[in-house]
Amino acid sequence: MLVAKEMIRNILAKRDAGKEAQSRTGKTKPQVFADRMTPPSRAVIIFCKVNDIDYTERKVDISKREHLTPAFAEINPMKQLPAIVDGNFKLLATQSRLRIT
Ligand SMILES: N[C@@H](CCC(=O)N[C@@H](CS)C(=O)NCC(=O)O)C(=O)O
Repeated sequence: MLVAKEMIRNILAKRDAGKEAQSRTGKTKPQVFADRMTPPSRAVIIFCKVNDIDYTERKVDISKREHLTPAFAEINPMKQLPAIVDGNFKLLATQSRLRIT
C-alpha cells in the first residue's frame, strides 16, 4: 500500500507538472473508468477517496459487457477495468497496479 501511495504521488506530480497547460482546457480532473461491481474498481475508488483525489467516475457496466466495446477499447486496449485517464496520461488495469511490493 505504501508503494502504491508513492506511485500515485508520482502520477499526481507528473500530472501537476502539466497542469498549467492543461488547466486552460479545464481537463485536469482524472477520470476513473470503473464498475463498482468489480473489486479492482472499488480498490481504486477507495484509494482516491482515502487520499482526497478529486476524480470523475465513469461507469463502464461490466454486466452489459461495455468494457468490450470499441469505445472502451480506445481507452484500454486490454478491455479491463478500471482505467484512469488524466489528460494524455493513462493508468490502465494491470496485474500489478495495487500489488507492487
Ligand atoms: N485484477 C487486475 C486486472 C483488472 C481486472 O482483472 N479487471 C477485471 C474486473 S475484476 C476485468 O476488467 N475483467 C473483464 C474481462 O476480463 O473481460 C487489476 O487489479 O488491475
